[in-house]
Amino acid sequence: MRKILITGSLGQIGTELTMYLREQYGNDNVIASGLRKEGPDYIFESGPFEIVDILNAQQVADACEKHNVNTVINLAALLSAVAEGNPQLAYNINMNGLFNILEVARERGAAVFTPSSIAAFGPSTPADNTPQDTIQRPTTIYGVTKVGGELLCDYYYKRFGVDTRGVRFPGLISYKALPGGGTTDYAVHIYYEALKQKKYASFIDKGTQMDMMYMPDAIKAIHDLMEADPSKLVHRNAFNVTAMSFDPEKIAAEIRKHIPEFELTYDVDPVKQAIANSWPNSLDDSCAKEEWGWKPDYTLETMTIDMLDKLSEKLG
Ligand code: NAD
Ligand code: AKB
Repeated sequence: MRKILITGSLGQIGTELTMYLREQYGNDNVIASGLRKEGPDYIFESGPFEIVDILNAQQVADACEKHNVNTVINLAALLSAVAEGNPQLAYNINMNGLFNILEVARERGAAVFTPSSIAAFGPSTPADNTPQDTIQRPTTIYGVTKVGGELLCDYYYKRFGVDTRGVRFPGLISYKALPGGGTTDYAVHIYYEALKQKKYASFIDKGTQMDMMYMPDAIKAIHDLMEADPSKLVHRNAFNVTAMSFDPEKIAAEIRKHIPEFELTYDVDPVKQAIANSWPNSLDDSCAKEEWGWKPDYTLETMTIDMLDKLSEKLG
């Protein structure tokens, strides 16, 4: 039976992943953790929670020992826009924090899942239908830590036999928790503002294509890859996965099918736009399909129906 520690569990992915995994493996077998005990009550009420700063290797080791953990899902990180504002801290958390997790996993014989990102690619990567194995020369500190993390995880697998796995997530869209400071966050904010104000000023420019995915598919990807037959995995860190690719005009057009008066304007943020320009337009996720059966359920159309429905309930 798995005993799972989730680091950074109070963020955009963690708040949903924790509850999903508690349903799958039992509440007591999924230990949520974070820097502070501040977040939705359902996380603290439904199962164990520990304070874990991944920069504190002893705290990671103690939480794993206390709960007899055999799987760590490392979600603690700084995302692209926030990372660009504090590259030193981003390097420390995203690289040294991951190193602490891998060392504890090596000592305990635990498995590790760490998400990478489309940010692991850069301007010299083929932008359309970006292959699984290709040039990775990112120009952001976030991207540097994502490539570095992929390599470190592969190293721990090959050198020490640690069962490391990961996916390169595109921008994730969800309604439960707000995103934590990324470049793709506009694609979440646009739904909130469409419902609240019927207008939105996008910080990403017209024509900027990026891969995206609805959160239920992201949760499914983590679970399915974690449980995939290791003998079928040619790749490990990290698999291209995607569900859709669009620019602001395309998502606005989809929203207008439900809110016809919705207005999209632009207030482009030069830092975020430069990051977006360095990322692929669309990923080729055929290796994930072949090696562990990856298949997303949501399209832009079905995600938009669900997002507007769930968000209007939430916003009242
Ligand atoms: P998030 O910013 O919403 O959550 C990250 C959490 O980590 C936060 O709760 C934060 O408090 C915590 N944290 C920061 N420093 C920490 C530390 N030193 N110790 C412990 N916790 C710490 O991020 P997310 O969107 O949930 O992303 C999780 C992972 O998925 C990250 O590795 C991210 O790069 C990756 N990812 C996310 C997306 C996305 O669109 N959300 C896309 C690609 C990859
Ligand atoms: C970000 O924009 O930083 C994230 C990501 C794609 O990694 N959403």
